[in-house]
Amino acid sequence: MLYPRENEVRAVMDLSGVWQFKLMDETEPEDVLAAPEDMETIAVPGSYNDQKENPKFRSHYGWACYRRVIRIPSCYKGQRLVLRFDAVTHQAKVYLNGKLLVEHRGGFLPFEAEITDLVAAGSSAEILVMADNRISHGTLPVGNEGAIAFFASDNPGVPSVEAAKIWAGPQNMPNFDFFNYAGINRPVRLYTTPQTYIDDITLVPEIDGEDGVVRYEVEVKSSKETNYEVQVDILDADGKTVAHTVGENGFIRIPQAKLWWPWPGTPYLYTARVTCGEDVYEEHFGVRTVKIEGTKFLINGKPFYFKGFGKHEDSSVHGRGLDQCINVKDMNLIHWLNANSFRTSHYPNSEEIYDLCDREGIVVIDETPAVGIGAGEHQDPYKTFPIREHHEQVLREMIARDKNHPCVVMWSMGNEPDTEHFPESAYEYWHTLYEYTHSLDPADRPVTYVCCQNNYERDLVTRTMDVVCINRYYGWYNLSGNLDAACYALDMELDFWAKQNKPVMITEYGADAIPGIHETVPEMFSEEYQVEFYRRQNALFDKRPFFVGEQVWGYADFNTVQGCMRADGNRKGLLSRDRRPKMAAHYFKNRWGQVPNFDYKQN
Ligand code: GCB
Repeated sequence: MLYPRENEVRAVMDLSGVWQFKLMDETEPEDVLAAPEDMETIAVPGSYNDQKENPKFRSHYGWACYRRVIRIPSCYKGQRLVLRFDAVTHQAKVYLNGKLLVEHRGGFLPFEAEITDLVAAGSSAEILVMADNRISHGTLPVGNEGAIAFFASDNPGVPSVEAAKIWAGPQNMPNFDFFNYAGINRPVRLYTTPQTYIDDITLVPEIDGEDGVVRYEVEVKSSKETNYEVQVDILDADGKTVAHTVGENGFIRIPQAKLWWPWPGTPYLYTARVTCGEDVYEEHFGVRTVKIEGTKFLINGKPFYFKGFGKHEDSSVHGRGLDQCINVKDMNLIHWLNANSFRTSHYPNSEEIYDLCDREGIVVIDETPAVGIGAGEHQDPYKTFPIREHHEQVLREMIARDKNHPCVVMWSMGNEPDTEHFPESAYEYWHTLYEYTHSLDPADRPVTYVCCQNNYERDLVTRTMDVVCINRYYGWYNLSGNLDAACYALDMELDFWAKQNKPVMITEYGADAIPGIHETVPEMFSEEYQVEFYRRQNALFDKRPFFVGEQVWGYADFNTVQGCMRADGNRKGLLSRDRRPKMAAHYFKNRWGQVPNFDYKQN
């Protein structure tokens, strides 16, 4: 799906601003929905949860209603009009002048609907957006079900199920460790195209000697029978045409192409300027390749080492709402830390972030919202969670949206599912999904999923991924505070992975550190313990040639549900939530300054 970009023929109207808003309940919205009474204000884009002091906004369970009127300029007459939502979390129903226009499942990917025949240019229309924040065994991310039973059995102080019914009430119980921020988290836009329009562009670069060769495909759609010709120009970074061709698909050769390299190399970007009849669209791309060879992860044929983190979209007040100021700051901090990569843990990020990463040369592992697939040893989630179809949908939508970004080097199908209690079912589920994911990507990037600390000998899935990605908390959740034991256990595990002949990386390891807590003898929660934890474990990664990267957990502190394990959220960030460095940030800035992007591991 193309990002809405304005140019000489396409207009984009940003509908960000203050909308009307009301929290609703769990009742399924009716077909013809009238705006509720007594609406209040809310900012779009933005999660609604932290915008008000009323605690109901944070603990809300069910639908929320957004309303605004749009005015369509008369100069849009004759154009196709499309209403696009970049992300509404987790489920959306959109009404135009009281009629259902479009529905969408999944809170982190865009959807759109054409409204050309429904509103005349020069007139106005009312938009109502219903957003449902409920999570369950059928959603991604996954929510636990049965709040009352859970509340009664988990709390020795609750005398009976009857008492639990009074106190528990309907509520979301995330099976994941980040706050369930909801609402219209990303921009809403109205954009125009000519009636015959470019619907999609696919660009797959290869390197051939000194040249770049781009396999391309342009999808054109039209409301009427028409003849058209597709023209493709490749522009260099100065806007000069370096290659030209005609036709809806084929190959274009870029002589002496400049490659896209991760920072501090030059992330050189070309533009494919596609024209078709009256329509024009410019898509940026880079000439770079990604391949796995034995235990190496190759970018442009050279063995790459991942240095970075898992990173949430999370900031105060905005919640998970798009905040370009934070995004620009984050890119700068990533450079400041001498990092080169991050994983979009645990959902596809906003499109603006990938654009920045393309421009800044930051490598991305792109992850679906499939987090929390597991229900303990007594329930096989793969046989009981109704998620498969939705999981395939999010993979399709994520890859369709992000396939042309040079920054994206690998797809992560999900985070920390149960692969230990039902190893055969897990294998059947994840391996077929792995094949499906490969079939979706025209560039056939590596595919993985991220594995939880588990019995790695029982787990049959992780070892079959293109890159083995492990999350490990030796010295934190297990062997807590005992770094000698932690290093012993981690070392033993790494010997197991050495035998698999795969590239292996750590995608999470970390310790909570509360800024300002200092110790001469490092203990848990102090800044010194966080540094020591990393220093000791990194030494084990350094001595293993098959080890292709370290991504710490996490980039910055972030908000979670409250609980006795969380002191004002998750504090494992290298940075505080307001992006101030902890001691560990200085430690990694220094370490990563000495670890090159390429050829770090010699063998
Ligand atoms: C994990 C999860 C991540 C959590 C982290 C933690 O394994 O993947 O979402 O936030 O551990 O700190 O507990």
